[in-house]
Amino acid sequence: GGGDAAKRRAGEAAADEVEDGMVVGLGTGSTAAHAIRAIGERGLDVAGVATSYQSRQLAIDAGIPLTTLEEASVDLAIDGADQVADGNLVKGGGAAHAREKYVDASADRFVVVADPSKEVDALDYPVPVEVLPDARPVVAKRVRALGGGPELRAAERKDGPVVTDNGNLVLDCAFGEIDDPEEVAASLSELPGVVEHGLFVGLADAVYVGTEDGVRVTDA
Ligand code: DER
Repeated sequence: GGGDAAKRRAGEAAADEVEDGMVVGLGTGSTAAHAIRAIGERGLDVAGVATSYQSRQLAIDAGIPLTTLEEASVDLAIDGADQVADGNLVKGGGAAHAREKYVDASADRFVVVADPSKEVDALDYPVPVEVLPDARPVVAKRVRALGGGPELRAAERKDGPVVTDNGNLVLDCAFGEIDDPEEVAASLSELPGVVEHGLFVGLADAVYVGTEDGVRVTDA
């Protein structure tokens, strides 16, 4: 559909930044998947650091050799987002945000790839929060005290909750419009039992938005 053409344009345009010899952070989701495929198709001499089972499998299918943060540092990370406002992101729609965040944040340069539906004036997407399973009730209580509405993310083709690549659960926390993402991010980070949340504040260096007939690149 139209959305996919925009996602493909964004992914392929971001892949234009990839040069031989680079170590590339491979994001998760359908938009980042276009960048991964493009990197593979261009036969670039690169290595990838995966952020999930999905991106690892996509890299293998695309013929991109994999490495790890033990062996290499990331020159460029390319990843999607669920929402973008002033360069700040909500991520975690795919429940991969814990690994995505440390890979994306470790990169010399982190670019976001998105379709126009992700662009908003103020972030209001429920913030995915990865929690240690047994801590869920206490994290949920603290999130409510912060004014959030925590919902345990149910799996679709598995009975029970989504379980992340790290073996944890996800609470989608609705805060309504988030005027101060830095404050909400800090509050979530300090809750005992929280592994990682999906607010990426001040991490992105640029945002590629695919449009019907091209791509718009904004420095973040
Ligand atoms: O889960 C994630 O963080 C993904 O990057 C998500 O935010 C974007 O997924 P999409 O590109 O399939 O919309």
